[in-house]
Amino acid sequence: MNHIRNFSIIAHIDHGKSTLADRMLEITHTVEIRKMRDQVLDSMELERERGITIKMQPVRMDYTHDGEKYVLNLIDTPGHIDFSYEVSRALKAVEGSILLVDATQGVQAQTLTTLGMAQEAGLVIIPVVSKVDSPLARVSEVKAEVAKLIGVDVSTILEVSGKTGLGVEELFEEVITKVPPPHSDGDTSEFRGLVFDFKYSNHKGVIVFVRVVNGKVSKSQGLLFKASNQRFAPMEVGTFSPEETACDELKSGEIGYLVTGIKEPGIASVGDTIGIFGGKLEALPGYMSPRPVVWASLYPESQDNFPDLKLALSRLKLSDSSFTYEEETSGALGRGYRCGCLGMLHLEIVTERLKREFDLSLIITTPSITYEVQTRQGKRVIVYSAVNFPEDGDIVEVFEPWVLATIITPSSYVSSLMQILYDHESQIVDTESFGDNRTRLTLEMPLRELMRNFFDQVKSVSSGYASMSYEVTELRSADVVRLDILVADEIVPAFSRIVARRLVEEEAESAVEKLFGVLPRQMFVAKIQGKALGRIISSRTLSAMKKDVTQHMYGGDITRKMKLRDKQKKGKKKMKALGTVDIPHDVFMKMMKSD
Ligand SMILES: Nc1nc2c(ncn2[C@@H]2O[C@H](COP(=O)(O)OP(=O)(O)O)[C@@H](O)[C@H]2O)c(=O)[nH]1
Ligand SMILES: [Mg+2]
Repeated sequence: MNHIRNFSIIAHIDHGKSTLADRMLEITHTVEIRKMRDQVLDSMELERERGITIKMQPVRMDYTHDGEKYVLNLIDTPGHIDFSYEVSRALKAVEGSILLVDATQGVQAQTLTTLGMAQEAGLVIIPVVSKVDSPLARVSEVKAEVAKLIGVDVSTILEVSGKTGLGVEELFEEVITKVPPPHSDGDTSEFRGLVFDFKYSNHKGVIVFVRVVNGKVSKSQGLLFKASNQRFAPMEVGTFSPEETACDELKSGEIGYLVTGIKEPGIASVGDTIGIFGGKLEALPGYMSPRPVVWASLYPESQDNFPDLKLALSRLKLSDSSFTYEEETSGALGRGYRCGCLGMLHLEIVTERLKREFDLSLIITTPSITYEVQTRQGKRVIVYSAVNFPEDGDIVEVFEPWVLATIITPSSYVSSLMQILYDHESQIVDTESFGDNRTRLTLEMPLRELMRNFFDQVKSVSSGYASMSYEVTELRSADVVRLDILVADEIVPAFSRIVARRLVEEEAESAVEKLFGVLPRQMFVAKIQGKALGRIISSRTLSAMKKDVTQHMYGGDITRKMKLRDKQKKGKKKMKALGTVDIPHDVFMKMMKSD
């Protein structure tokens, strides 16, 4: 029992978590050398393509220390702020966390956020400085910074390199001595486990990731999901190596998986407790439901594929519990879903996965945050998509969410950041010097402005050095209007958006310009326009595609040529009359993504 250690690696994005995990897997011979590749735990196609961790990944390692055999359960976590719900769930399954801080970067915004989460979860924190092999590493400065942050002596901070493997054995020893073994009531008590994640397999159904809290569990046992009150018997139990590897039983304190065979959505949920069917099962404290910050509506390109979209969303939900979706109907677009995500990157990942893993062609509306509108009719309506935003004349007042944000930047960039902060309606709450020549800015701003590429701009003026995190705090009064985009004189509802009144012209201009850049030439001349407050405020003309229908005919009969040209003209006229503008689905994808 006390030879199990459960821990996670937490850090700001790119500080070397997944690379450190690689060396741990190598040293413990968990992954065969021939199967080893960089960031091996990032197994999703999108993770490998983008070089980021999206989903947490548990892995079980065997390690011998002082002649004693230990089971080390590691959970690698994502670092991007959009995925902090993943991190919070991973933290509930472990007793300790390695807080990794890049020696070339120092403490960054997500270092603070993840540290805060680990402390709140009551975990033992093992501070470690990473990438010490790099010629750019400032090991002693960064160690001092971390020591100050956590309030420990500099000598207790370890140094590792995920690249060379330096310091990894020492880190294992630290984990074994500092992280307490999982607490339990002993093997005799009744089985109880926490569902901290799950995934879906076409032939195995839902596979739940469990942390066994009491007792033990084996195949074919009669079990119960507490929240959904559903009975099931696992078809297989096992551990992660890192791929699923079947075993006889999972004991108290261990981390592993149960194959449920369940194919319907809504039965397994993260944060739920699993126990013995017919036993006296008491629920463990679960998780807070994630609060979406950004919404987009998804419609199938053809309504015939609505059932496919429905199925795809329910499947995806069994691999990513952090997005929400709800059916909605729009006059022009038909039946679709309103989908809530934890940030723009998360939304991009969700839509990209629907496209790739489920082969769907989707119409995606311009992302929006949530607004609350007080109407003249005395109603308070919650608006998630621009299409449902009331007419200007019907509005008494609009409310929008604000955030409290933290930026950590080299002090030399503070003055250039000021302009961006001003452009995004930020109010500085606090300025504090932080470590060696760095400044920590605390500010308040509308979430709407944060979603307006704020972070990318902060990154770019600071040459990539500034880092940021934020949390949604409260609703405040907003001065916003609805902007519609018209193509060939018709509103394309998917492109409507809610924008700050002061920026309506600028936003109209840039939306029209962007669409002009991505929309293919049509068979006829088509205007692209931006309209707000009852008038057209921006316009561009998409020239017609010149397809010479007579080209393949040479010499001869001029009347036949004229006939063909005439036919083409008629065709164009007809299309125009029907407003048939061909908008390929990748245009919606491109319009959704921030530049
Ligand atoms: N020089 C050096 N580079 C590293 C080290 N660990 C990671 N990197 C690089 O840092 C980048 C981010 O690494 P990754 O493990 O994906 O970071 P994560 O986002 O925290 O999981 C990659 O380009 C790695 O090659 C290290 O120990 N030394
Ligand atoms: Mg990673």
